[in-house]
Amino acid sequence: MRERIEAILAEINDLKCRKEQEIEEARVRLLGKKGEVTKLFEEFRSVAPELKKEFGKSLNELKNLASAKIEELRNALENSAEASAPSFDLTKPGDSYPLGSRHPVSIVREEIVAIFRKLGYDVAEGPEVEDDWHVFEALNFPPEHPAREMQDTFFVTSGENPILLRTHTSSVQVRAMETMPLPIRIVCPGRVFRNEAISARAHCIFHQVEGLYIDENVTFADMKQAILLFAREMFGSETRIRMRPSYFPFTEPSAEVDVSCNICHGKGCNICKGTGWLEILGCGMVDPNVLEASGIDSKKYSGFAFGMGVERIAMLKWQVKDLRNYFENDLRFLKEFETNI
Ligand code: 2NM
Repeated sequence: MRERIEAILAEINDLKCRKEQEIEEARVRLLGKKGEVTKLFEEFRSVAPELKKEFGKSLNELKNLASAKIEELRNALENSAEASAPSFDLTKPGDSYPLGSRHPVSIVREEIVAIFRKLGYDVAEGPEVEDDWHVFEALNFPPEHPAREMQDTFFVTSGENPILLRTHTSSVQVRAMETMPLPIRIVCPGRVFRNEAISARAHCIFHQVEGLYIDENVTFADMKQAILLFAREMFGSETRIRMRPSYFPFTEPSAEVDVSCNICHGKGCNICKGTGWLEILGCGMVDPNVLEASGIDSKKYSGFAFGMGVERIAMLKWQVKDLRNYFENDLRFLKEFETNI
């Protein structure tokens, strides 16, 4: 038995397996059910009692050595496989970066602007930090008008012609009337600021698109037609509009425009609160005082103007219930508009 043990020891020491399969074969040959080491254990039963202690120890050592060698060969194979193969699969397609999506306010602002571009309007932009002249004085706001009060306007400075955050983009139109050659046909998209308590329906920052058309012989009928075309492009070709008399300091006459509810088609639902109509914008014929304040001859020229809140149009378009969704950048909300890029 001693020689057999020596022989197997030598075999174990000489083992050189390079493949998984060879290692497994060696394991079966030595330690398998009919393996050489296993056989020796069976033969051990008939060894003379006085030799049992010596052979028992040798046999256990042999078995441990065989297991350790097999384990060592397996580890060596694994390490060499890891070292020679790249640790990542070069044939895999690369990870794509998650693409962002357009914000619903941007989508609607661009849609509004695109419709008026088709009607021949240019885009004009101006400063968000303005002076009192361009936001109020030139727009025929009387000195005591409530919109000028501290609670509605964010003032930056006080004094003669205070600096403030614009409360509407009409200031851009005043700048256009002061500087651009006539006729003027522009839309002014932009961010505006009002010192209001934030709620589901109001926010202190929001977006407007205002429009202005000044030429000889521009009439209320021209305004009505431009707005009807806009409403049908925006809300569908079946859309009807209605005008209600209103008041703005910068226009006379002034009107508020409703579109037929695109949810119930005028029958009355919870979106239009049973009226069948949704308010979308304000408009009017530019007050002669406003034209004159910007140096335009009100005897020769006339014009119309309109203004709308972009968040409001987006709410109507997508039935967004709470305006605050637009400002919180909650991805669960923003992802709903991914297909509208
Ligand atoms: C509105 C409603 C009605 C408006 C007037 C002017 C300007 F500069 F021509 F006087 N710009 N925008 C206007 C008129 C805005 O928003 C509800």
